[in-house]
Amino acid sequence: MGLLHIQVLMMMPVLSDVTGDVLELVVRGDLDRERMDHHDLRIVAGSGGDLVDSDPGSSLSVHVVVQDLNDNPPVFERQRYFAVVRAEDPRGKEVARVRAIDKDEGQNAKVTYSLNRRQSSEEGGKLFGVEEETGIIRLNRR
Ligand SMILES: [Ca+2]
Ligand SMILES: [Ca+2]
Repeated sequence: MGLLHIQVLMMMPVLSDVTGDVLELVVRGDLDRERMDHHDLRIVAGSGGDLVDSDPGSSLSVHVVVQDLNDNPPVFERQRYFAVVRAEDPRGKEVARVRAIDKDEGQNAKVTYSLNRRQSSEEGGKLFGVEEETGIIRLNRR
């Protein structure tokens, strides 16, 4: 997870252990978009002694964008939701709205909702329905 290889083409030799014109940067450890979604590096070339960053021909800026992994599950905003249903409430009435947040990005953060029928009594499982996209729980029937 998170191992990133960056190849930066250089027009001149920059390090003694670089072969040809290719410098390879290897990130050791994990990158986590949720912790830091980009990294900016500055590579300075020199032939020894103090490196001087003032010569634009001997330095290179590298902007690394960390792509997202789907490494976070959705987490509900609350551990419990309470709702009151009255005998006269009509079918389709909104009973509660649940919401879960996923710290990932884009499709990796997409949350859909469904009821676990196996954890409900047969009657209870039929009584309520949840909208997949909104998390709104509605009364299915009176
Ligand atoms: Ca992620
Ligand atoms: Ca996720």
